[in-house]
This record gives sequence, structure tokens and C-alpha cells, in this order.
Amino acid sequence: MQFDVVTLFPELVDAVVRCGITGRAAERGLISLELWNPRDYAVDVHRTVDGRPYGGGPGMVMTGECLLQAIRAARQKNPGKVVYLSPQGLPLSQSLAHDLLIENSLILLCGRYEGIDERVIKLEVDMECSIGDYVLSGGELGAMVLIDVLTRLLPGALGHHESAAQDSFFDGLLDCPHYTRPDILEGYEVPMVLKSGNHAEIARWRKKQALGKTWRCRPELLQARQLTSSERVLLDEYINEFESSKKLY
Ligand code: 4GX
Repeated sequence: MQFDVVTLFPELVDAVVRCGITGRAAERGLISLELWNPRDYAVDVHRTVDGRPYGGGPGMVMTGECLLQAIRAARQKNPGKVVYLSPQGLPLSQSLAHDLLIENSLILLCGRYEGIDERVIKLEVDMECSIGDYVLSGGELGAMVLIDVLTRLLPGALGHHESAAQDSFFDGLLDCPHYTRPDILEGYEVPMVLKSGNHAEIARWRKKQALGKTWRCRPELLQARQLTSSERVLLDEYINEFESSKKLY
């Protein structure tokens, strides 16, 4: 998958292809990142990329001309949908990420300051995407999140061991707890069942913990997902144990 990122801070975004799973995916040619700096298209001596907002008010707005040129240079080299990272956008989710996988190439537009000139959105943006309901200092971290989420979904990007962790959210549930050595850490023991060697019991325990954790921390995820009858049994068991453990205190 090709990512073209239009940004005033290319060195920030470049970190995504230098580290971890996304770094390895770039090395293997599964993803490719190209950076386009609107400042390189500024013509005046100060290489200005912002202007005061028409109508007044605080802050600055990214000007249209050099942004349009940067976007069009990217589009000419690597044709693809232009995604603008902004809090007004379609909320990013695992399912939106799956939908975006059909694209071979995306141009990610990162705004700084108070935003970009609205006419750039009108002329060149195909889709607006938000990574969450909070305010970033710019779209770069959003673009990096999107690149990371999409890369993990590309065939061959994850090793066998890493792909297991992804199954949990595919399933619409939070992940179960994980343990490694030592057996006892500051008085806390590893649950006995995990050392039993009984794989059916271990799978049952993990599913029950995943259901229970989702019920406690993100109940709305359970609303969005139909439970099977055996899952209902596991969750009821979890809830009963949870309620009776509360009575002990
Ligand atoms: N998910 N930001 C965009 C510039 C801006 C300001 C106002 C439109 C209107 C964000 C997010 C995000 C910060 C990126 C403001 N654009 N991006 N930037 N949440 O907060 O994606």
C-alpha cells in the first residue's frame, strides 16, 4: 500500500517507517511512504504557508495554493483518495480500516494551525477521517495512526505470533489478560488454569475473561455484538463471580 503524506513536519511522519511492525513492512515493500511538504511549494522569500483568518479571530489558517500544489504533485505520482485528518471526520474504527484496505494508495493530508483553507477540502479532499474526539496539534499523529492500523491488516505484515493479538478486536471484544514468568510477581500469582496444560479450559478461561473485561470496561461493545449461547453462559458465570467477590469487601 502506498501512503503519500502532505505535511509541514515530514520528519515526524517518517518515524513510522523506521520502527516496529510498520518499519519492517516498509523494509519488505508492503508499504511505501512518500512525504510532500507544502513549504517546498511556497514561492515568497519567507516560504509562507499560513495566513490570518478572514473574518478575524485567533490563530492562523494553512493557505490554499501550496497545499493544492503539494496534493496534486502527490496525486500525479501516486493516484489515490485524499484523506484529510480532522476531528470532523468519519471516526476511525477497525471496520473503517477494513473498508479502506481496498485502496492501493492513499494521500493523507495533515493540517496544522486552526485548519486548512476550506476550498482545499472542497477541491481535493475525498474523505475526512478522525482518530478520536480530542484535539491534536496537527493531523500527523492521525496519519501515523491510520498508516499503522492499515499496515497491520496487510497480508504478511504480522508474524504468526503477532497476528493472534489482532483476533481479539476482530471478534469485537477486548483482549484477555496475559501473563509470563515469574509465577508470582509481588504476591500476585498467575491464574492456575494457565499452567494446567488443559487447552480447552485455557481457551474457555480466556474467552470468559475477554467477555468479562468488555462487560466491565466497554459495555457498549457488547450491545453492538450478538453473544452466542455459550458466550452468554461464560459472561453470566463471570458476572456472578464478580458480584459475589464484591460482597466479600
Ligand atoms: N483526528 N487534528 C487537524 C487541524 C484542523 C483544525 C480545525 C480542522 C479543523 C485530528 C483528530 C485532530 C487537530 C487534525 C486539528 N482541522 N485529526 N487539525 N482528532 O485533532 O484526526
